[in-house]
Amino acid sequence: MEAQPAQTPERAAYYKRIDSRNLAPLWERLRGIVLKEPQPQTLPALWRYDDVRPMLMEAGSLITAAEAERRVLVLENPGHKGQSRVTNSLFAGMQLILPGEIAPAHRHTQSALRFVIEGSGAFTAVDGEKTIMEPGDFIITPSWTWHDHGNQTERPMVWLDGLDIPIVGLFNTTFAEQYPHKAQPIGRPPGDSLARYGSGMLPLGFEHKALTSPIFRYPYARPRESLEKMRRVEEWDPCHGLKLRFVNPVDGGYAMPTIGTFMQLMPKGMTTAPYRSTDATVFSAIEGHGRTTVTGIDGESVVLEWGPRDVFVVPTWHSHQHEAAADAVLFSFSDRPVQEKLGLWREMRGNTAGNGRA
Ligand code: 1HN
Repeated sequence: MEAQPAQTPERAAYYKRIDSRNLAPLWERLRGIVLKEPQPQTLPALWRYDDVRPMLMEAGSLITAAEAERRVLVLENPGHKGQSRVTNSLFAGMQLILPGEIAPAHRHTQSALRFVIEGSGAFTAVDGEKTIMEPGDFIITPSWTWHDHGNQTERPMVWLDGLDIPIVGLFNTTFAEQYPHKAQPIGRPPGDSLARYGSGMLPLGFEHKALTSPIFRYPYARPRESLEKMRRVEEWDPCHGLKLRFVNPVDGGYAMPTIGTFMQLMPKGMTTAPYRSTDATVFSAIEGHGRTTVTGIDGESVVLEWGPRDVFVVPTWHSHQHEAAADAVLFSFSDRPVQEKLGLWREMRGNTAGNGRA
């Protein structure tokens, strides 16, 4: 684009005058609005579980789940201080629920995912069904469904929350309600939705009107087993290793309308080829360890070293390469479904220059 128009006293006086009428000169603004390529404020960032866990447990002695409503430490991106977001479009947090606690029932238009980090056997109740949580499980709370969490086990339960809060905020479409009781009534046995919809089959005549997958819980064992079997064929994606997408069995789309969720395996010793895409991505390491080199648009690189239970973020259009020091499994999520629906999503593989589109 052309250079910034020069400032003159006449122009400055004019801008000031029209400002009082809620008018502004686009020619002064254009270069800051229509960019040649993304310039995200989001920074590459890593949260080591060994650092987060003690602080989360400290929160456990400072406030109850009931008083907090949700005892969550926000994973706040250092490029978005004070904005409660991990990327420009998504929220992430680490939630703790202690033995005997209940996080009271409520609902909101924001959709949530839970990715289970630590503990075993606590539950989240969604839409009249209790879902038991185990490490590595991906669990969904669809928009506007009642949900409460409870821990009837002996050990703390921790999970990663991912929500589309900034997306809902962009449209100013937030609604929320408290349920009149601490917990909602349960009408179906645990695992009912997985049994009905999660075996590659659907009940005859089943009609699903919601946009979210009817499966609330995707247990870790299934994608893990798939990845283990698939690796024998040695068909590696140079940028991702083996990467699977969680799907809504009703339409084959993403499991959630606003958040795409993925699980990938990279074998020990693999260094992935440089890759960038317009969907900033939150990764949660499950198995193995390694490092991810993230290179910004300015060419500056940051190395993020991760192991099990660590969370890290690759911002929009930042090239990144993973190096797996041991067989590694990563869960990840991004706003890719929204970008795809709006025709905005792009990716670039390898080192070639360009903007990903002819
Ligand atoms: C929420 O309702 C939950 O239900 C977790 O567990 C995290 C972050 C922001 C707003 C609402 C939950 C949340 C949240």
